[in-house]
Amino acid sequence: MHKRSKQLFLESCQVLPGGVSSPVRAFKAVGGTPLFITRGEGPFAIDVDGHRYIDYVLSYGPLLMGHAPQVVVAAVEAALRQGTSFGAPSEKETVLARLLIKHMPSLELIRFVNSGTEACMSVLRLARAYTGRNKIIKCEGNYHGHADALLKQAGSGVATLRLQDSPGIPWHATQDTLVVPFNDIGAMERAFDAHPGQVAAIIIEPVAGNMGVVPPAPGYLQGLRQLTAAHDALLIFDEVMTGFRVHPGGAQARYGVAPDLTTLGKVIGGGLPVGAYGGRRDIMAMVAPEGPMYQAGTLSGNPLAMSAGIAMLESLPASWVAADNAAAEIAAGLKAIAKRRGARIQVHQVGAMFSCFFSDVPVADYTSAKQCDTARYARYFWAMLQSGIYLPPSQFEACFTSSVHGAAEVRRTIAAFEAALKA
Ligand code: HOZ
Repeated sequence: MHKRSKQLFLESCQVLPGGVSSPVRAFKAVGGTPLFITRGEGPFAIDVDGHRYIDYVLSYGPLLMGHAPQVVVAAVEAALRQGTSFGAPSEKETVLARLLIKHMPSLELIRFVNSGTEACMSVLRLARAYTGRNKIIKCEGNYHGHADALLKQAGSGVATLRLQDSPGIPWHATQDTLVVPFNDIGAMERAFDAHPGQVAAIIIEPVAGNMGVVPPAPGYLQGLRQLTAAHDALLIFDEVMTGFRVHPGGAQARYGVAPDLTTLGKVIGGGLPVGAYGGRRDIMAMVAPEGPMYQAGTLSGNPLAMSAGIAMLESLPASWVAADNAAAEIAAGLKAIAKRRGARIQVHQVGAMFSCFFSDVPVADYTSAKQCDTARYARYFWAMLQSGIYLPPSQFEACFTSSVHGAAEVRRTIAAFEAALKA
C-alpha cells in the first residue's frame, strides 16, 4: 500500500539519522514506516503512492487555512521574485509585527527569529537578563523546543520516544531548570518557596499541546500570574502552538491572562520557518541593539516568511472560527461515539486543537497522559490511516484542524473513528 514511501524511507535512512529531519516523523511510536508526503491541497495531504488523506497533522499546527492557500501562495510567490533574504530591515517585518500586536496586545515589542526553539531559547536569556536571576520553572510534558536548558522532562518527541531527556546536555545547563507538574499551582508555589528570590520566570504552554492537548484547570493561569507577580518573576507563555489556534488572540485572550513575554512559532510564517518573542516594552528594550541582551540571526525576519505570515494573519478571525468549528464538531462526534460504545477514551478540544487519549482516567498532566494505552493509540492510528485520515504518529502530539476542513471531512473523520474503535 505504501510501496514508494517504504522505498524512499530505506533511501533516506542511508543519509539522514533515522531517515527523518525531526524525530516524531519516524513513526517509531506507531510502528511501520513514515509516509512521504509529496504535496498538500487544502485539508488533504497526498503521499508519494498517490493516497489522499484528510490531514490533522497540518505541519504540527501552522496551516490554519490548510495546505497551500491561494493568498499565502500568491504572497510568497510575489516576495520570491523580489529576493529571498537581505540581511537588512524590510517593511514587512513592521507590518507583521503590527498584525501580531493587534491580535495580542501584550506584545509591545517583538523580535523575529527562525523557529519556536530559537524563540524559547532567546526568551530565557532575556528573562534572566531582565531579572538578574537564573532559575526558571517549566512543566513536565511541556515542550519548548530543543535548547539545552529546556529539554528536561519534555513532551513531544522526547515523550513519544520515551527518552530520558538527552545525552549531550551538560548537567549545569539544566541545573537552574525547575520542573513541576502541569496544572498544579501548589507545586509552583513550593518551587518559588524553595528558591526565594532566585526564579527569573515561569515558561509554560498555557494549553499543553506536546503531551496531547491538555487544557489549563480553571484559575490555573490566573494563579500563575498572581504567583509570578508576588515573586517579581516573569510569566512567559509559549504560544508556539496555541497562538491563533485556541483563539484569534491566543491562549492569553481565551483565558484573559496577559503574560509578560510570549513566544510564537511556525503559524506566524504561514508554515515557513519562523518564530518570534515579544512582550512588555521595558523588558524587550533589553534586547540588542536597544539594550545589552545579545541575540541575532541573518535570516530573522526573512521576507518570504514575513509575507506568508502577513497573508495568514490577515485571514483572522474568520479562518480561526472555521477551524474551531471543525474541531468542535469532530470532538462532539468522537465523544458521542465513545460514550455510546463505552470506550475508554478522553477527548479534549480547545479551539482548533484536539486529542483523543486512550485512557480510563481524566488527563490533566504529564503523569496521567503517560498512563494512556499507546499500543491502542498505534492501532487506532493505523486504522484511521486505512480510512484516509492522517493523524500525528504519537499519542503525545495534538491534532489540528484548518478553515478548509469542511462538513464532508468532518463527517468522514467521525465515521472513520467509529470504524477504528473496532480495530
Ligand atoms: N510537537 C512538535 C512541535 N511543537 C512536533 C514537531 C517536531 O518536533 O518535529
